[in-house]
Amino acid sequence: MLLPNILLTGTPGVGKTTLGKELASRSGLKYINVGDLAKEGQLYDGYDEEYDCPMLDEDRVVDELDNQMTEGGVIVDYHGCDFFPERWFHAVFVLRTNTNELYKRLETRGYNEKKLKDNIECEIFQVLYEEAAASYKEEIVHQLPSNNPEELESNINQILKWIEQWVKVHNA
Ligand code: DAT
Repeated sequence: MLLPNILLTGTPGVGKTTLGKELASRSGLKYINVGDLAKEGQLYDGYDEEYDCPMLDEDRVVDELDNQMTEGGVIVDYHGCDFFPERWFHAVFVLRTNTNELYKRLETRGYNEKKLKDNIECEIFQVLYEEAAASYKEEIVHQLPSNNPEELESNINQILKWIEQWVKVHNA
């Protein structure tokens, strides 16, 4: 059976992991967190002193995932998307969170002032939405509000319906 690949993207803290894991458990698709994958495989090619974090080796991440993505049925979670092959994804969902709510979530994570400010600006200037819009066809990029549990549930249900429809059309 043909299954779609879905990208969940957006600023850190918007709820990609929460949504991705729940979707995977309800749909049977496989969930992959690119940050965790890179950490496990040490898929890094340097260290960013300014942001105090390792830099992703994007080519190795793409090589690592390409076979599974070609097979289909994968939900990818990452706060970036311009280095993934365009052919991988059938739908791209950009989660969006209001500034106050995002600030609370990131503060809980213990982010320092600079990291907090950078991530809040990233959300205000819709950096990840613009990256997605520049990297994928307009008709497959969708923004979803992710501020509260009701929106989470609604996002899950919308995406599950989308998957069901995609599977029907592509396996007819
Ligand atoms: P991300 O993977 O985008 O970094 P996450 O899934 O780890 O984000 O979520 C960050 C925090 O926010 C976490 O404590 C769970 C909470 N959260 C996620 N989605 C939410 C929602 N729709 N409503 C309320 N809280 C949410």
